[in-house]
Amino acid sequence: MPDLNLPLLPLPTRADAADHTAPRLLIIYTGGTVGMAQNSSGGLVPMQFGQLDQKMPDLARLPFRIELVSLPAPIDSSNVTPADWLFWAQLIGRHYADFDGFVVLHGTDTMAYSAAALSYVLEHLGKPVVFTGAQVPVGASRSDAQRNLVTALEIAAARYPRSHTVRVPEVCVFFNDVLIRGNRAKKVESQQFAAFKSENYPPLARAGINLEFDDKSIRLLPAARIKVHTQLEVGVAVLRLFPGITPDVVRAILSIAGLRGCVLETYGSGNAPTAPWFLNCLAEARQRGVWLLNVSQCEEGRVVQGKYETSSHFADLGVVGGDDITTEAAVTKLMFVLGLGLDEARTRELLALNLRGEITL
Ligand code: ASN
Repeated sequence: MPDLNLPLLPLPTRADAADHTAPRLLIIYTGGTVGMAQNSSGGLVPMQFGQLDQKMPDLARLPFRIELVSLPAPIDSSNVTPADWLFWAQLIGRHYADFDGFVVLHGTDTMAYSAAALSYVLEHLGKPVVFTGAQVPVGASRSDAQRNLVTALEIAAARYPRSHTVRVPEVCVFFNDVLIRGNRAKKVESQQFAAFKSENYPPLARAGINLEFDDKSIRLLPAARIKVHTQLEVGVAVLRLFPGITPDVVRAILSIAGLRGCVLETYGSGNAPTAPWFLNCLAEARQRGVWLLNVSQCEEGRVVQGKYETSSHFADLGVVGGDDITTEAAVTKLMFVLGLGLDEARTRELLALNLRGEITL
């Protein structure tokens, strides 16, 4: 694990550093297009983000105390690993008491996975952790970086007017004027600014002239001490079904050495072939202790095991229905729950449970 004592760089803003009433926010820069520039062969690569304030002059107008911590080696988010998630979670835990909110600058490609992972790992989160990034690098004309970051910071600082309680104590994704619960986010666009969609759940806020929060959709939990988990099980896989999938493909995936869990991407409301070879493959995997989580390939709707004959075998086989979870949230949920090292009954219970608002039971 890299050193948690990374230096914090204060950014000049309208707030006086000594004004303890001004919200204190921490930006964690991990990489992504937001901070990229072209290398000698023309490809976009992440750069250090030292002079963030010079590239985003609007930050200086914000009435917040803002500090920046940049990871020593920023990455394109295609290179993100579970070890990164655990490190960022530790970093947030380390500074949790000192800051009112956190903004994670991250590449868009795997942002939905990272936000979902952190939603599980940061248990009893009581402060905002807002992921954002950009489709166009900060230095380039028409970049969406400043706009996304400024509003993400405003969300991280948001409080209810009278009670001053935190408005969004969740891991979320803010992008192109929409705030989405982190474990409901999906990247749906690689060319447009509207890169993310909230699956099966309303957006938590929209940014127009004003920031309009949908308070009834935001999770407010009883106050509890934050718990930063430190284990994720990496022995997971995704098996996406398609007509014509062969026994060799299914068997090869389900018999990977060290496999502990697999997301089964099924059809419609959780349906799959009923061919004996297919059901046998699943039964054998279950006998070897591999957990199977049933997630629909459909973007909307939910898994209802038993609705059709083609999903009626799953309950007997011990396949867990994923309800309306996204693949991103399912992969990271398997990593998290299996990383807890619980017994069979409790593992099954947690996989089916709504842990962080990732499913609508
Ligand atoms: N490849 C980039 C990344 O995910 C894409 C982006 O940030 N827009 O890091």
